[in-house]
Amino acid sequence: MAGTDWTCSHATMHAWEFLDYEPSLPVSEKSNPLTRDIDRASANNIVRMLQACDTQIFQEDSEDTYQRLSSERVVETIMEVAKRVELILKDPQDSLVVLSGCGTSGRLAFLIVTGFNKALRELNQTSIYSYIIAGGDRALLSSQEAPEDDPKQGMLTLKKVCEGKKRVLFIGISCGLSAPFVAGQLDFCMQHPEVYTPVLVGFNPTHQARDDPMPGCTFTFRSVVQRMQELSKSQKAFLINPAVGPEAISGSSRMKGGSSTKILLELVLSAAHAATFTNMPVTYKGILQHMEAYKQTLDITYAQTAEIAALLEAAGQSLRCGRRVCYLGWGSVAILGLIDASECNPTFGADFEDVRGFISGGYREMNNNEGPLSSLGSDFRVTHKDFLHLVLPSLNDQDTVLLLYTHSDNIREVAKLAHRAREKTSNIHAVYHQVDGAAAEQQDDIDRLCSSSLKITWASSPASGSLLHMWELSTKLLLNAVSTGAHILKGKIYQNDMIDVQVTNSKLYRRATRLLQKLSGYPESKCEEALLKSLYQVDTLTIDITSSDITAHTRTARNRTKVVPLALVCLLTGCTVMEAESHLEQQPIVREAVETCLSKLV
Ligand code: S6P
Repeated sequence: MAGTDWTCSHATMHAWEFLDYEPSLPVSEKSNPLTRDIDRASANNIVRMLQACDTQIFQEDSEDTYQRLSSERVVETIMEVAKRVELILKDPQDSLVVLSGCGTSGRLAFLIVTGFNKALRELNQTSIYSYIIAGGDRALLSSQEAPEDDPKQGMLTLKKVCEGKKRVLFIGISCGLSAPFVAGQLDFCMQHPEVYTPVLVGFNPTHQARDDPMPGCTFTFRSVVQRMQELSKSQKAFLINPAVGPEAISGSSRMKGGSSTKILLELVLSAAHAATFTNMPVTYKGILQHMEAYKQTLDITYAQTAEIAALLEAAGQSLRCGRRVCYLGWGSVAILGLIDASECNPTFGADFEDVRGFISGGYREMNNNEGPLSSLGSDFRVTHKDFLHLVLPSLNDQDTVLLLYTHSDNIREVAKLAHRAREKTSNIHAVYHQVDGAAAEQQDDIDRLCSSSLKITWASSPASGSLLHMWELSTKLLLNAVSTGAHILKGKIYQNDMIDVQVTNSKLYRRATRLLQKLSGYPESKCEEALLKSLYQVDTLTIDITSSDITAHTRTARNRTKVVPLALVCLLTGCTVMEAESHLEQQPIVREAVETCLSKLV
């Protein structure tokens, strides 16, 4: 595996931690030296590389570098925020805890909020949590990248959710400390300190927060963070921003960023619930023990390298021949399936049908703000019945079906669906979380129907933390590995970059330009020019195009495919956009298309 690590007197420093490693990029956008050749790795090695990257989440801090999850300041802030939540739990009248974010960060806000509200309902307590996702509930299931750029919309949505409340703890999530939507909300909180206490969760140091101007605003994300830092001295604002290392696929914050968001917020809310309902005060040691349980979850999950690699191969094989991958799930692990599937479009330029999730009980089980969304179109039909009607009839052995469930689900129902799917495809796999000693009836039946069963066995009472949270994290890691690995095998990754990224918001537009610079060696202006030519499908840029702003460009990008690969081929070979299109049609694996073009030049 690539990447040089150095041992200093205190801890091992990874190559990315040195100040001169890609100095212009924040941690969340750097490329991880561990995965530089992930595009050429075998399925087994892909899983090992992902494991090594995920393990960095729990790495301890080394002197003078970045603060980490277990750093004193981070643990103390987790405790402080947990105590604020505890105050609201004890006196919920006119109060709210709001979790908000864009893309994956908003989806995880939804997952966490619905999970903790359910726990409150089971205790006959008032629900105190609300979630906001940029673009509304349709963004839970589909890529809605543009609303991320709108700080005003963020502010207005927050204001609406909190109408009439006298005390609000607002938790804004932006892994890259970059989303304007969240910046607008944090700024609004600081303008109304009598009601709002803002908390920011992200995974870059504050000086790396994004400093680009935002439409209609005098502030940037960075200036918002600076104001929050000032306020944090008097505990009027809180920042929880440990570094967890660069993503395995550069900038793909759905992976480590998402996992760390889930871990951090569950640490906060679980500690607050334990303090309120079981008289277990929030302690430093308690937080560290709970963190350790998450670390073990990662180890337990990745202990199944060969089995995960087999799933990834099956999914990769399906995608390679233009067929599909279906996640059929039960309970909250099914939601992780829906989330993972929804991310494949913006991340890999995948078609919605390529990887698709379904959940038993549909929107009733999801309990989302806006209720059933099926009227928005067939993409939003998510029940198992929908799977049976819309997808099953056209399935064959080249499609991969993945069953996701736990021993607390209705195993008889799982077996029934497995039987139905088996009529059309033998390519069925199961991912099943079971508790030590609990042998589920009908499991043998399911095993017989599946070509592989990945069973993860958990101790019945974990030393710390909720078993369900661990199952969810484990499922997230597994599915992220399957969908990322499958797209790698399909040729959608160049080295460790998402070459076929959709350019649908300003962050992605900037990332695409940077990527072209990195891969072509040309200056920024020439790369942006190539990007625009590919985006507008022209060989000469008109004044109309050059005088438009990024918002207009990203709007145009919504209807385009392969924008970045086309721009790269044009840059490297000097060919026209049309010629580049035909190169890519002949060789859809981008790395190979580029190398073929280059070899012809020599
Ligand atoms: C990333 C994912 C995106 C991000 C979104 C928010 O893999 O596709 O949708 O979640 O852009 O990013 P951030 O940095 O504000 O959490």
